[in-house]
Amino acid sequence: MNEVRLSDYRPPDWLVPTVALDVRLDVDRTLVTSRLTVTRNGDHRRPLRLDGQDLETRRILVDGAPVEAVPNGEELVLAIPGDSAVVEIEVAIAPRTNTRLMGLYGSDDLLVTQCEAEGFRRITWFPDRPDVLSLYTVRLEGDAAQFPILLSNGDRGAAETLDGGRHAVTWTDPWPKPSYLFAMVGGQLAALRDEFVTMNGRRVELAIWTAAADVGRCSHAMAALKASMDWDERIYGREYDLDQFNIVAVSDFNAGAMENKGLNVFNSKYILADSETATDADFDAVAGVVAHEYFHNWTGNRVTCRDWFQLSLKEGLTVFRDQQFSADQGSAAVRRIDDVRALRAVQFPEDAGPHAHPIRPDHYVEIGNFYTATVYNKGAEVIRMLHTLLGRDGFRRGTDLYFERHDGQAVTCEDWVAAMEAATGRNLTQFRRWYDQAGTPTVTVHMARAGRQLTVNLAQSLAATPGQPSKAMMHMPFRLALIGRDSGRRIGDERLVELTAGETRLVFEDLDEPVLLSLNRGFSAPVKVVAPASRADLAFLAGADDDPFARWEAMQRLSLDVLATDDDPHELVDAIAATLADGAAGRLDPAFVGEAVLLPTEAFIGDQASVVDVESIHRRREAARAAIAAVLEPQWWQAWHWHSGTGTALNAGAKGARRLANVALAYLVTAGSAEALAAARQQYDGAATMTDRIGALSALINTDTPERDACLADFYDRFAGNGDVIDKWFTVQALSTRADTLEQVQVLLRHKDFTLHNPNRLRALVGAFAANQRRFHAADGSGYRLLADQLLAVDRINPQSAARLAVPLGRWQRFDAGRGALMQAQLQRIAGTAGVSKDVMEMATRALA
Ligand code: BAL
Ligand code: ZN
Repeated sequence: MNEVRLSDYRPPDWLVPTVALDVRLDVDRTLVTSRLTVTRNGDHRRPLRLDGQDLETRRILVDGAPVEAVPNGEELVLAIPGDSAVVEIEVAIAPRTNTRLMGLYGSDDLLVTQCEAEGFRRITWFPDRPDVLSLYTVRLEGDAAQFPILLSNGDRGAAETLDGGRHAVTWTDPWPKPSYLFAMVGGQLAALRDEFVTMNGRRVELAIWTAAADVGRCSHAMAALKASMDWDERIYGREYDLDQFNIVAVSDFNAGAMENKGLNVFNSKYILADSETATDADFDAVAGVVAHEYFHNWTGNRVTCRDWFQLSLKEGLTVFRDQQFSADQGSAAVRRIDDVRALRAVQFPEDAGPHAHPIRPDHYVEIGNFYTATVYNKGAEVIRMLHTLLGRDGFRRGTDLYFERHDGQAVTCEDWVAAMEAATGRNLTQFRRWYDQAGTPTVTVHMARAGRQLTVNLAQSLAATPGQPSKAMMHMPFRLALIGRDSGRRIGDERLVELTAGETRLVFEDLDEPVLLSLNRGFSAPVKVVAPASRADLAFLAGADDDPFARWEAMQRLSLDVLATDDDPHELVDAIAATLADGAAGRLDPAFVGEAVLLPTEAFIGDQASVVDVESIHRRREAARAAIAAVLEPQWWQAWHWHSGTGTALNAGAKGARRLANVALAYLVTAGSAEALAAARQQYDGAATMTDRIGALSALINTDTPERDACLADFYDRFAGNGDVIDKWFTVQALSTRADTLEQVQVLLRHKDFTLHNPNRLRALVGAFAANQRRFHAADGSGYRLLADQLLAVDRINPQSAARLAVPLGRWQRFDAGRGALMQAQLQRIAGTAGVSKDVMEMATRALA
């Protein structure tokens, strides 16, 4: 496998100031003629090297003269005698057979592109790297009936009506961009239109394009787009820079969405939403992803990455910005808890396993394998720490300087940190280690009380990760406070401590009462905290801490402590009862209560142990759930009666109420009364929202009851044909803890609606099943075999999707010897399969190393 190394980076030999594309769209054979002006970059005599993949090369001209160059695999080398030239190349490509969904491909009746990271080379020969920035003019031509709408980046220009029922449209993008931001779409689309007037009075036409039948489901996305445009002006002073902003929703898409300049392309799952088909979480995800892609216009597009090792430069920063935006839109506390939950569910395990890498990796085989939770979510935490260290105003001065210095450039993470330093005068030398070192640091806390004085010792450590046997100390902001054990109040102000050394000692004087520590408040650093605390103290903090994250964390810690034993879970039951009582008395909002009373997932419980004991974790968690359900049954009924039937409103109060009602319903069904089953059925049948309908179905899915079967069947019939909703039907079954789940998944793999060609459907069934710890990790290895079978089958269609399925098998070192051997055997089988893609090979071999 050929590795690409950061240390080998060299500026491009040739630049391409302008690109003119002429594209004749056809599902079977699209013709692409490119006209590139190329200029020699620097003093050298090297030829022009262009990247290409799956192209039929028909004609090459240099300065108008035909050239007999023959591509060498995925490279075309052209000798250019002078320092500049015009290169014209005509290729043919076959969208219909492009199942990788990179380059130009078909989705339903559309032709659509995806170019990040290296898809443009599947459209034409080009130096397909992010540090080659060009001005694009794109003429799209096609059959007017088949492709009535023709879209590309920038602003729409001349339209042509042609003979034979054909037409063409020319798009011009006035901003230089790398090839990964190129996009074009052709097909039958209808638009939801609106407009936004920028802070300097530019009138921007907004359009969200989708199938005509779905236009009515785009309003939430449109509102989110306008809110994002306004927010980026107010918070970061960033204004939109074209007269048009188009979004297209497609059913077949490898990722969530793509920030192509002026023409975002979205997985339909992150655009289409109405209360009948989308849950509250879906609505939030739509707003978050729309904001994320819009924010890329500055953090990614106007200032882009020099090379793919710098991916977190744009992704970490943009995730942080979308998290800030989402926090501003609703309950900031619940949003932060969700962010941390997601980080711990995916990124912490990644950082603790064979695929661990720094947020700026220094080598890769296939860059598609590095669109990871580490680059995105840990990258966002690193940006958040900068925000904390520099303060809101300092951070804003830093971003202003970054944009001022680097607008129109392809830059590095170092450029970003340097701008932050220059704007604020802070020395971030040690902080830079977050870009280089993989792994989740641990902060171990000890406290010693002597009379009215308290000494707190904070010790940081960072375990070895693949390729990084020893680590240096990190620079991290760590927020903490003292909570009075008698008064239940915060004592003094919160402290922001900058941990830089191995050990940091803090002394608190003049304390009048016993105190508890409220640690890593707001999750100020992406670390694990180890601090001794009794269950009684954790229960106390779960009811008294004034930082919402720390309060939720106390309940998590208490749960983990109880669930690590076979003890009677009475402390947990009491703490949940107290939280419900605070909610019922109006002292806590229902959204927070809904979060706080949820037990940690089986996977997260497993992450705390040196060896994941699948059966014990499941048994203990189910026993605790049963106890919480039975002892607090009256409280769950009260919560359900108070909060169910909230209607369709999308304000924070209504969403919180639905959340708590659904948690309550799940506990009631666990308690197992006939009334609870009837309530679930009633909620399912009368649901005004998808949140309530899927909430009822999820509550029933682990049971063996007629209600479950009836609701499941109804759900399918009710939503047949709506791909995004049918995905939920697959997922809810794949996540069931019932003993027959693996068998059911095998049946579903043969269902007429299951296809390996659609990444959403693959994730909905196979991806979800791999997240079902109890059933995926069946002791006989049948879950692993199922996953490997599907991975190998999808690898022949879409290597990028296949490679992601290797991740769960890569965790083999965390399980008992028997399971570990079975997981390794499947990885070896995958790596030993002839013709396996480099995407999958890289993931499998790294997992086995
Ligand atoms: N740039 C790939 C999709 C996203 O992160 O926005
Ligand atoms: Zn992004």
